[in-house]
Amino acid sequence: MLQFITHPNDKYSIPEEVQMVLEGGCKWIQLRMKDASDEEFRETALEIIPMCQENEAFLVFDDRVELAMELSVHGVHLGKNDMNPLLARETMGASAIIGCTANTAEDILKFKGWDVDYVGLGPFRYTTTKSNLSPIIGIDGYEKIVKEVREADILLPIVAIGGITIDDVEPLMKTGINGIAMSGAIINAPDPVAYTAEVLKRLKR
Ligand code: TZP
Ligand code: MG
Repeated sequence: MLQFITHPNDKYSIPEEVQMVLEGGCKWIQLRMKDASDEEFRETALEIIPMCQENEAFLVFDDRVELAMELSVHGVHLGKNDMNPLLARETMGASAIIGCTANTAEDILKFKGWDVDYVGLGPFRYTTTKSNLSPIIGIDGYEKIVKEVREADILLPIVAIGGITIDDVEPLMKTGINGIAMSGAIINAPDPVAYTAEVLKRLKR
């Protein structure tokens, strides 16, 4: 599965980004507006919610549990400094999608037995989309981490993230991860709709 992460940029508004990836067939959007106020965030969310509904796409918010509940979106992605996932689960209920950030095998092992739906494991390589990046994992790193966590009987879906482009999809999937999160490569592609469609083709959805 492909998660598209919104990112402010000079070329497109966030609703335009979302429209393009939905047209390309993406079914999972993360609304990420790091520097926005709750007001701005809500305004953008209200634009993209009907778009996601029409296209039967899942929508999760980067953190902002309260807003996610207020606007009844599918879930949240929680970074290490965001709300504790156990508290988020208690607050949002059993049906919410709760994803968490991980940078190491230890981070994932910590989630053993927790009611978390997926982990975003990264960064794969250097990216300017996120500041204060953790150390780069690379293909070898993913192979090692996947092996270690699966041997520990953790079946939590792992979504690779960070600086991923279309040519990384197949080598990354071969490491045993379950999905890919992308932002910059799609937004900066000459044709984001076609790029999204091609990523999905390589992911075999
Ligand atoms: N978390 C780790 S890397 C990253 C986030 C939100 C940014 C992903 O965006 P890009 O442009 O695909 O590197
Ligand atoms: Mg966060």
